Amino acid sequence: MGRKLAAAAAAVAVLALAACGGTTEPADDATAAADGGGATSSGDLVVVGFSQVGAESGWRAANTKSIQDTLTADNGFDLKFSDAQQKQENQIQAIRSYIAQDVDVIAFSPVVESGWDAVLEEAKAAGIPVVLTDRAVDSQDESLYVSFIGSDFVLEGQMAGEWVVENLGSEPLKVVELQGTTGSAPAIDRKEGFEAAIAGNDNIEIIASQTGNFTRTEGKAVMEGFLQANPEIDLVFAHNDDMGLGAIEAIEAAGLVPGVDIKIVTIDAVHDGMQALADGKINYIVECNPLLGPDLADIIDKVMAGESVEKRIVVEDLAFDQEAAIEALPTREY
Ligand code: GZL
Repeated sequence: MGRKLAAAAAAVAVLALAACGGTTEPADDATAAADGGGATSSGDLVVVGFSQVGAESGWRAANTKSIQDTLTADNGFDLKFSDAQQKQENQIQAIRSYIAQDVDVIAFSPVVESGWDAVLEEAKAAGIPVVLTDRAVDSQDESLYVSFIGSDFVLEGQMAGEWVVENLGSEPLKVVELQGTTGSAPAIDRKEGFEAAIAGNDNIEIIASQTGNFTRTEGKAVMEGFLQANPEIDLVFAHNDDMGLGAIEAIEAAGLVPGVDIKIVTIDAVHDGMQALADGKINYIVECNPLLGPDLADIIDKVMAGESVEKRIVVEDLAFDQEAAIEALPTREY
């Protein structure tokens, strides 16, 4: 069975597999090469077109490194990689380019949830299976992609909110929220989860909420605005570490002490965030594991071999307070 036919057959079948959980270890090149991981029966490389969101945050850098370190020629892959600079039109253009190149598989992290059906229909018509990584799409037609692998963003927001309720909910608490990219799955879902977790506590009030687009620079600018407009802020809930780190800069510039005068809760657990947590400038971080390269390679191998893959593979996330961050920092992979 040709590569395309095998891949198409796999694309319509679904097999319940144990969800991939925990921190994924980068594939061992030697093992993968010995197993022919990624190579098709003819021994040639599997050509993968990957459209990445951008390079907006520490999380994205770690995610890109995991994918590029895993989808190597030694592991049986020919990776064509593009950076969309957080623009959907760039991702659609990249996907169309991969279709024109007739790659074996297309994988991407959709910068926003909506607006993908047309280009995914084109990939389907070309017989090219699509794997979603990290972020999801809101398409009603699940035949447009073979599998999604990423975190449960609603749960991440819920975990952040539950910590706030348990540790700060006994007193009135004015919260400002730094949202991720407007229209993106993590921004929509983390907000939903956080709001659900605090809904039963009348002390906690979100007094302002605005996108900082997942970047440190924009997070700082929005936090400066929050500080000017709101004389009393008790907590910042930032949808990622990078915006939280920007908020720290704004809080310190205002002569206040981050983590003390204004508490901060973020999501990702990248190195700079964990260091700020260890230093007491952030108070709690919910992890979002970026090391998706090995799981992506595994999905692609299965698709190319004509095996079925699970439609949705959820990556487990941990959470850290200051003590846990101090303990974990020396051995963190990102
Ligand atoms: C989450 C990922 C988000 C991170 C941000 O899986 O899509 O995008 O939380 C990144 O740091 O920019």
